[in-house]
Amino acid sequence: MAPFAWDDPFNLDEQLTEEERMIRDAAHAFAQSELQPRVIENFSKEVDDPELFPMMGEAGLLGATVPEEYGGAGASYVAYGLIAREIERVDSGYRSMASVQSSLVMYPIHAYGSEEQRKKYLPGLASGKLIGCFGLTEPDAGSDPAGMKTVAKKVDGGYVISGSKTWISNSPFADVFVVWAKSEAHGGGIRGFVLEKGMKGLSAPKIDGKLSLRASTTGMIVMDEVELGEDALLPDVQGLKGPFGCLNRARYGISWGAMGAAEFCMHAARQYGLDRHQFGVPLASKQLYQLKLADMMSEIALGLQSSLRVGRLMDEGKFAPEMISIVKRNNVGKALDIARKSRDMHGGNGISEEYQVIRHMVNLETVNTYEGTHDVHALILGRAVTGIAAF
Ligand code: TGC
Ligand code: FAD
Repeated sequence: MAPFAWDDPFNLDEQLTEEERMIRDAAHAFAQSELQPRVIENFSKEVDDPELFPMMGEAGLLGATVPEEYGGAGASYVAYGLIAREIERVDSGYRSMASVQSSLVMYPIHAYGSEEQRKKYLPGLASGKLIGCFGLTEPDAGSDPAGMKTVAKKVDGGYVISGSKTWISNSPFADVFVVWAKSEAHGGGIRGFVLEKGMKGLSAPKIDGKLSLRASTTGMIVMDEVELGEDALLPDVQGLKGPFGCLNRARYGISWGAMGAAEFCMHAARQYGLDRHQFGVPLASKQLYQLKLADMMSEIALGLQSSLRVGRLMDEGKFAPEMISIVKRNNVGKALDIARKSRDMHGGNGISEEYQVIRHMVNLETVNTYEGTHDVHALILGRAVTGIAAF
């Protein structure tokens, strides 16, 4: 009989390649030594921390799946997921910073961009010397991005783009803006454009006062007749499948990341229950306490196994977006339940920043909403089951 490990019930470790284990261990070491020491203060004071990008770049955590010739690591989607898990074990906001850069900025420039765009932006983004953001959501178009109002008009030598995007991770300090707009020159179809900081008419004000994801900077993108050259257009994609192709990657990474946050919360609750005595015995000796830990361990084990399966299928080019909806929706929902339970199991201490579980809990509220809300993913799956779109 094989031994049983409560912190790796299905022996995930054994299912990884040597390279994936190395990448995971490097990400873990970076997250614990560089991110963990700053997160409590950064979250508390809502600190902007753009200097994390070059640090993450140096550690090889940006654009893991992008080929090495453009500065990436040419690693598997499983490795990318493992990085997200280790970063989000510390904080969902830090994972957000990294996953926007990797999946929502580097991926579209690599997949849909010209060779010149790849060469111009990808090495800087991989090293973290350039910071990227992704503008899809608008004040009046969130779950329904087809309703976007941002428009690109054709002019001699390029385009003029106007509109506003909101709730955009990294935008206040971004150098590179991947923005989706309706293009008049392409029959009103949705096209991607790459904008650069400093362009006339482009601004990115910060959104203050978030009570979730406070260690990640969020802002708007305001475009007031920003003039773009022809070379700003991402040439190789048209329609909503452009942004959705990026979201597939980011949503998949989130499914791993949320499990990292859940693991932190479960491990913290276990240790707290072993250390804390009430009624003369450790809390962990109580059946109700053990039931919660058993539920947490089971959901995390199942969640990680399913993300691993989807990642392997992505690496083989055999995934369907609905698979990603299952793991994004389910893993984030379970992680949120686990964080709430862990908060409760810490008693009064559970509301203190020192114990960190309430920070994960409030962060996961955002994760449950962005990249397609929990209910929107239910509707994507409902459509797949019934053939009827109920959006
Ligand atoms: P629908 O008619 O279903 O599809 C339109 C076109 O897109 C194609 N498509 C996909 N392609 C690739 N991957 C996918 N997952 C795709 N889903 C759809 C589809 O085949 C079709 O192509 P074509 O060629 O036939 O035109 O689209 P719809 O308008 O009915 O929308 C459906 C719905 C509601 C599911 C969709 O709009 C949706 O997913 N809404 C959620 C919006 C969302 O996720 N926004 C995320 C913003 S970015 C963000 O939150 C970043 S946070 C990052 C961080 O900080 O970590
Ligand atoms: P709405 O779409 O208005 O939804 C409100 C509620 O209605 C939700 O509960 C939703 O599930 C429900 N609902 C919507 N449609 C239906 C329906 N058809 N049937 C039933 N219920 C429905 N976007 C970007 O483009 N780039 C980013 O970098 C980015 N970063 C973000 C960072 C943060 C911190 C946050 C909070 C958001 C970010 N977003 C980003 C935006 C995010 O993707 C949207 O908030 C999300 O897609 C939901 O859109 P909405 O907020 O407009 O909510």
